[in-house]
Amino acid sequence: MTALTLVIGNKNYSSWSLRPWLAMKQLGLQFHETQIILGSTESADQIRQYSPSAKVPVLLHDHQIVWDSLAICEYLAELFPSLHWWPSNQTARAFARSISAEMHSGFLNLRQNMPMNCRAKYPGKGLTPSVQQDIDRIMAIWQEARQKFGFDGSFLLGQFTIADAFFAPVVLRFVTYDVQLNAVCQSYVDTILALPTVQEWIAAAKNEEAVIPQYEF
Ligand SMILES: N[C@@H](CCC(=O)N[C@@H](CS)C(=O)NCC(=O)O)C(=O)O
Repeated sequence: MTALTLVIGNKNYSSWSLRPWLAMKQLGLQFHETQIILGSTESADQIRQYSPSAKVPVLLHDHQIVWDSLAICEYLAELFPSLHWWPSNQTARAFARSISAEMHSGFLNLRQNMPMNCRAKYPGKGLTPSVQQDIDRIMAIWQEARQKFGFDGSFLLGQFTIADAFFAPVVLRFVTYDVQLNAVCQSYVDTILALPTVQEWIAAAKNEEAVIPQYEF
């Protein structure tokens, strides 16, 4: 098997990079990491050396380039079909795909007003009424997932799937901005935070020196 390389951005800020990184770590894949520090005048050109999108994450596999976090996860799910990327039950899988896609293409208010910033603590910042609407929808998704499909584990669909990788950056945002959650959602936050892989990401983020002012209050 040809080696896999994941090109990512700053662990402190790059929520999109965290998704495939976490899915790959949780499913036990060996891969190389190449990091590009975002926020400088050169970063777009540096990313273009790997991908025409000028955005991270990017997966390099043999001569194949895959960009965009969801495309990377789907590519890997095809490459390693014996691993548990999605739930095996079709109904649960359809739900998992729907909520991952909803996360991928939505929640712009949350993204803009509560940017991921692992090492910061900004309790209550960014909580506009439209952000609260995004938070309410995320809580509804998490509760429905846990109630309908979460019987065989403490992740959204029971066992860890790509859906958890897609919501992990939201978990880290909720911690940074101290978002108030109900018991079911707080318990899910605790599940994600307890993962050694997530702790590894946060520890690396805390060691980074680069600061992107637009993501700091
Ligand atoms: N939809 C894309 C979005 C990727 C994206 O916006 N990445 C940001 C970083 S988190 C980026 O590369 N920005 C370029 C820059 O800051 O120079 C994905 O899912 O991968």
